[in-house]
Amino acid sequence: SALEGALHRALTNRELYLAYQPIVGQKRLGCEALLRWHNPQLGLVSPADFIPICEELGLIITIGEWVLYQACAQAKSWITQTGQPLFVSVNVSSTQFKRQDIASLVAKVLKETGLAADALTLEITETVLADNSGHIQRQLESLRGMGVGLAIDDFGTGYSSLSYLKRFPLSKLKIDRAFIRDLPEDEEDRALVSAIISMAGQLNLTVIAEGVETQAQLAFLQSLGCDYTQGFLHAKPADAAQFEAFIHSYA
Ligand code: G
Ligand code: G
Ligand code: MN
Ligand code: NA
Repeated sequence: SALEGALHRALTNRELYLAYQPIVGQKRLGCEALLRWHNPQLGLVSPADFIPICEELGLIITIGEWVLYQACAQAKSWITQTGQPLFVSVNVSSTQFKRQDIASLVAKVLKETGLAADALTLEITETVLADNSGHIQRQLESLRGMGVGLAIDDFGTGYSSLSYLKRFPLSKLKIDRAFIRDLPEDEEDRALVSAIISMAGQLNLTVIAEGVETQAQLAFLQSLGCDYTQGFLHAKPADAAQFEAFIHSYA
């Protein structure tokens, strides 16, 4: 397809870039790196539309490596420039885990960029964990052993989440924004979010609430002891220069 050809050229034509969205908490400031594709003909294409195609084409391996390298180099540069202990969170798809030795890649990228392992978190979805292979388990254990953070993304929307929390060496849990949207009014969401935060605390998982858009949501989450919040209330995903301004205003 036309999209396919355009995607093949996207990397060499420098049409890809990363947007960064703050992850705000009491401890250090973090950010999630989110891939963006701006094509001269198509305009800005959503990752929700082009990442599935990259997966099919196998392009996600090359693009995923570029994302990881770019995010780590950027974070290292911000830490050096601002003296602030930031962390960066990178989305990794299940294909990257299946078809690649992601632990070796991460080790190589951390070494080349000079970023500390604990300044990097990988966000994985339940699709990764649903793959019941030793390969996935070994890579996750190797990454945690290095000190890299492992977050389960979009928590609560997939299947069998609770057994995954026990089986895999995760360090963070991101509550899907579907549970945050109707807070603090919705009684069921209040109960669910409160229970998830309490459970995360008992399992020693750092908890991040996604999709926080209002002050009332933030206040409710803080009253429950939620470690971090992310969402339009703090900032929309924005380019590197804008996130750098956010770091300075936050300090
Ligand atoms: O930023 P936005 O809401 O448009 O992201 C849409 C989806 O694309 C999200 O589910 C997000 O996790 C995914 N996504 C964004 N950047 C990356 C990336 O670098 N790699 C992978 N695998 N997924 C990404
Ligand atoms: O699946 P993942 O959690 O990685 O996706 C992140 C997506 O969530 C991005 O596309 C980002 O644009 C979107 N997002 C971030 N903050 C908010 C928010 O406060 N509200 C809504 N509706 N979407 C958000
Ligand atoms: Mn994510
Ligand atoms: Na999410």
